[in-house]
Amino acid sequence: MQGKVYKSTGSWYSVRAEDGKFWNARIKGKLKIDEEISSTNPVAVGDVVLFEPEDEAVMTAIISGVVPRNNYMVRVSPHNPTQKHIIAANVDQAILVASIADPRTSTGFIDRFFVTAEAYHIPAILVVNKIDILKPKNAVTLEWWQDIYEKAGYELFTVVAKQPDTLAALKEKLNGKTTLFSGHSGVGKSTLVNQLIPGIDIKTKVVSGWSGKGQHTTTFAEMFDLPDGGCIIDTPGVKEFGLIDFDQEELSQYFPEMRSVLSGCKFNNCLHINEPGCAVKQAVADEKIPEERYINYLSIYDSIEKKW
Ligand SMILES: Nc1nc2c(ncn2[C@@H]2O[C@H](COP(=O)(O)OP(=O)(O)O)[C@@H](O)[C@H]2O)c(=O)[nH]1
Ligand SMILES: [Mg+2]
Ligand SMILES: [Zn+2]
Repeated sequence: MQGKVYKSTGSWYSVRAEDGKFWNARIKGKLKIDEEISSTNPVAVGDVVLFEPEDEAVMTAIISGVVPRNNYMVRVSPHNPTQKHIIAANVDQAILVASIADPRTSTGFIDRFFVTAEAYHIPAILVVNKIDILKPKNAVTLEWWQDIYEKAGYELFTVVAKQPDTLAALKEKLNGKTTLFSGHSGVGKSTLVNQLIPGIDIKTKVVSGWSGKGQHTTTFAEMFDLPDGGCIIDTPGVKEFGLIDFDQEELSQYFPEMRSVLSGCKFNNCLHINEPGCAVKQAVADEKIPEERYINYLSIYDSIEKKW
């Protein structure tokens, strides 16, 4: 039988068969998988898998293979920095949910996410949540983000997760697509998913009164069907978005606004750092490429050198 992985809890997978029934499946023995990507998780949410029922009375099954993926999104494994962790497979687009304050999201974090999405050919979108609690200086930051990411060629949506009237444009964007939701813990991913899918009730972060400490509630990625077609994949919060498998030479390809001027560099192996006749540095000087993006380019460039 064939089905789609809706949830993974480490060793068990919730697999939706073509008839809509859910099976509790696990891997036993050798998994048939085409790609040799060494990852900490062989099967990810969004994967289409082949499985055999084990005990129909309790709906358990054994996964025997993974159908080749259209794409997947990865990050460095939180447990092993030399390994990949597949966040989700077969997605149409990836949304980074960010808040400017409470918690703060940095452009460095956003750009690492966008670079990864570019490298894996997944269209990325920025959703800025919690705009109901912007202080004046946060509003300045929002305008600045709008400027940066418009120049870089990314769509940006501003929302208040709990106010349905702020979600119309985003809903339109999600319609009929499989969308990965990622971002720091506490930015409102689960609140958004709850709002977009009437009837579900994913736990959101409750701030406990006496200690003020928040609880992490989403521990595993999980896919949900949208009422009008399409799916959302809610993921646990990420602290850091570690890049994997990159060469310094290819990094500028993953900044769309750099990609479009690269051919103007004097040297075709230009790294856009100290070389003369660099079209990227010229575009930064001319403010066609936002300086912040270039600074983040340099910072990601340095982190690649250290790791590999
Ligand atoms: N003020 C405000 N609070 C929000 C908004 N969206 C979510 N929250 C709150 O932020 C906290 C974290 O939300 P949650 O959905 O669990 O975040 P997640 O960790 O990204 O899934 C909860 O207390 C939510 O009620 C919003 O748009 N505005
Ligand atoms: Mg959550
Ligand atoms: Zn250059």
